Amino acid sequence: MSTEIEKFKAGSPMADVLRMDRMPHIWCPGCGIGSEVNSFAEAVKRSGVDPKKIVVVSGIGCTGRVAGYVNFDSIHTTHGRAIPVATGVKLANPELTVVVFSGEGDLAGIGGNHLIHAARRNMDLIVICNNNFTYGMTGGQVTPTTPGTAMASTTPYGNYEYPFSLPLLMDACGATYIARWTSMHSRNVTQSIEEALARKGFSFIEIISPCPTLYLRRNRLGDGVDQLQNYQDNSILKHGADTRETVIDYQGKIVVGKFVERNKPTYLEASDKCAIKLIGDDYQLYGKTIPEREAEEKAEKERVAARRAATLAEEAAQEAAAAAKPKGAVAPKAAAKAPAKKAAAPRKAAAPAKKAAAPAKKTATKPAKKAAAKAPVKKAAAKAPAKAVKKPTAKTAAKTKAAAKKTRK
Ligand SMILES: Cc1ncc(C[n+]2csc(CCOP(=O)(O)OP(=O)(O)O)c2C)c(N)n1
Ligand code: SF4
Ligand SMILES: [Mg+2]
Repeated sequence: MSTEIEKFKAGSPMADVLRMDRMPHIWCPGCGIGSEVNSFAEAVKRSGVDPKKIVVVSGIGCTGRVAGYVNFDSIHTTHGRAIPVATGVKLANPELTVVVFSGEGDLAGIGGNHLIHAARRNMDLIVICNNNFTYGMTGGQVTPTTPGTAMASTTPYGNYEYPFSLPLLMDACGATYIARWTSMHSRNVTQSIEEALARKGFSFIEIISPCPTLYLRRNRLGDGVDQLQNYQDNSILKHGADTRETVIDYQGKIVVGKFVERNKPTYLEASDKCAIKLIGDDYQLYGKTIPEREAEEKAEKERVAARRAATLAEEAAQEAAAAAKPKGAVAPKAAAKAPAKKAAAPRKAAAPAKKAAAPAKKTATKPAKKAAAKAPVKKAAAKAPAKAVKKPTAKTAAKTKAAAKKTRK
């Protein structure tokens, strides 16, 4: 049995990006964090960024555990302090790609002050915020994003505070890249993280995500899959939306998309400029002049582009080979890595969100195809701004009605 588990771990396509020796993870069934980590790992693999130059920083909370599962240098720091620690890492070694992966309570509650100032300074960080509307790890207290009227352990008669819309907050603070998805939009999450990995400046990616154990149960909203259905029914894709339109009401519409992408000097670029004015061309940071750093950066960019092209070519070849195989055959990627057929089963069962968002492939099972047909397609997302992701069908409308009945009165 344990040998089978070991084989499964070793055969995982994510074995080089995730610390498989630490699996199984602590997250509850139906929790959105797992699929987000998968999207992140996928994005890193595709980006071409040198894994040795990535650092992941998390604060405390269920989402904070991400730092412990990724196979990069990582820091699981104190509650609310992920951004200052990440800022320190970046300033100490500007060649690193620094990613903060944490919960909305950690980032916008206790760490809110750090978040707004990092965005204001255009600090060169990628912040991935898992927003499940609750302090998951500590028992379901109200957070700065909990929608009005929602139940929390600290608002047993319904939330009466006004919540933050994080994209609106980040926009007001000057963040240079802002996107929001739900954990159902796995492919869009991957795409946004890839974009953030390829750019400079402060990137903020919010992922609305189910916490079945505390938020959904307390609000009688069903399980993780029910919430994914809610995301499917209520997401409105609107790239470039005015961030004032991104407020989320209780079980209401969720505007998703890439809202902001703008360029302005990063904190380090601005401080370089100031130092050059004062000191002149002799100015050095960590023993390197600006032209030296720029030359190194250019060379690294070329290496990243080459690695990315090689990864994408390999993916395309695998997809072509899978498409050429008879229906139901195992794709070469999986076949090459998965040592035993049996070993692949637990991962399929444990990844409902990924299943829902995966595009229909020849090798997909029937239910996966059905789910994929319902899920918004990446291409459509990129081409069709200001378009609803999906209109509810009679079936989903009936389901939503039934869910509404179940919901607290
Ligand atoms: C200084 C401090 N205050 C409070 C706590 C308790 N605490 C741990 S995790 C957490 C909430 C985390 O919520 P969130 O960031 O939304 O993460 P989630 O668990 O929902 O993923 C709190 C209040 C702590 N660890 N340290
Ligand atoms: S308590 Fe909520 S946020 Fe934490 S692992 Fe469970 S479902 Fe996820
Ligand atoms: Mg939370």
